[in-house]
Amino acid sequence: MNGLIERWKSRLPVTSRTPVVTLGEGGTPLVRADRVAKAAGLPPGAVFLKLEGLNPTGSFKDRGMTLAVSKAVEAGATGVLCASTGNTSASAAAYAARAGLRCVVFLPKGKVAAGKLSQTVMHGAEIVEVDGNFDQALAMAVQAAERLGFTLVNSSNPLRIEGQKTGAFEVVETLGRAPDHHFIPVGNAGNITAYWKGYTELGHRPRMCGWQAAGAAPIVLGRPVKNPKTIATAIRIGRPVSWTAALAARDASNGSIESVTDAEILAAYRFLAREEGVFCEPSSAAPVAGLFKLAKARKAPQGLTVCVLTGHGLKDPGITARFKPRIRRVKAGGRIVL
Ligand code: AN7
Repeated sequence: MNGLIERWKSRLPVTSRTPVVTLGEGGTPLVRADRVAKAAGLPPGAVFLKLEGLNPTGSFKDRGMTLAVSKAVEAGATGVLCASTGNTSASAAAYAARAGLRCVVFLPKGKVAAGKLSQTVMHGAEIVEVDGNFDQALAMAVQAAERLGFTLVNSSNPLRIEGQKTGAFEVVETLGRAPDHHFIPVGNAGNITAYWKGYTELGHRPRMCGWQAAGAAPIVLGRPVKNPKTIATAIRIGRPVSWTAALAARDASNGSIESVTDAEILAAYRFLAREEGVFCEPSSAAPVAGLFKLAKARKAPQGLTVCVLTGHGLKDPGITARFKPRIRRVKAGGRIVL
């Protein structure tokens, strides 16, 4: 089974001796989204969605994790460790299981979506529930990794960024060019940093447009947020690890980092599911919410826009309880008029 290390090895820090730990990650679909484009007042073919929820554990984290875990094995590590809003822990747990490493995860109590938690449990990670938020969990994880001599696989690990930059390689390969605008959710800001690295390594400079949740928008506000709040729990982060790198990407690309409200996120989340047949988790809908917000202000981006949908909708089944379906009930064999 070939994953992204095999595909992009000449551009990644690996050698023929690196023991590759892969689940076949990468190579995700880039689909045209003409209904999104139309709703934003843009022509057909103006908007594409990169479906990162189709990675092995259902999020983009697998791109960085295949490399971080492979290199941890190469370095003789006995375990990996992370703090997580859920997707990093699910991915770390899966790749560690495959590599036969211990995996310890620090999770913010009550704020990890059910799908992510079930993956983390089933892959056998050792879970520490922190009565606090992600930022506090990360501070504890950093210390614990040092004490145990485990490899920290949060995006402060540069190998995570290296692996995730392959998303940009794939976008350019599929389109035959770089987009004019790259829209992406921002939590710890690792992924916007990684895509920018990938594009620039190929000599491209799309405008990098990051989207935070309004209740967890430290980069937009220019200061850390002590108690971040948003229904998009994946990006419920008040002190992003890659803050400086994200600002550099924004400024060097003439891009922007802005925020969208939970209501805007949920509207885009529903639109993608109903109108495009694409089910992503709420955080992943943030860039599409951003596109709609700009369109409303008559500032829709001209040219080609790629939105990265970072995680699968099945990650967070709890959120769908907010959308009341109309269900008609009937006895087996009974008459139903439709
Ligand atoms: C679906 O799993 O931080 O800006 O601990 O799961 O690179 O942090 C997840 C982040 C976007 C934000 N979309 O990416 C974690 C974690 C989804 C995510 C982000 C996350 P970064």
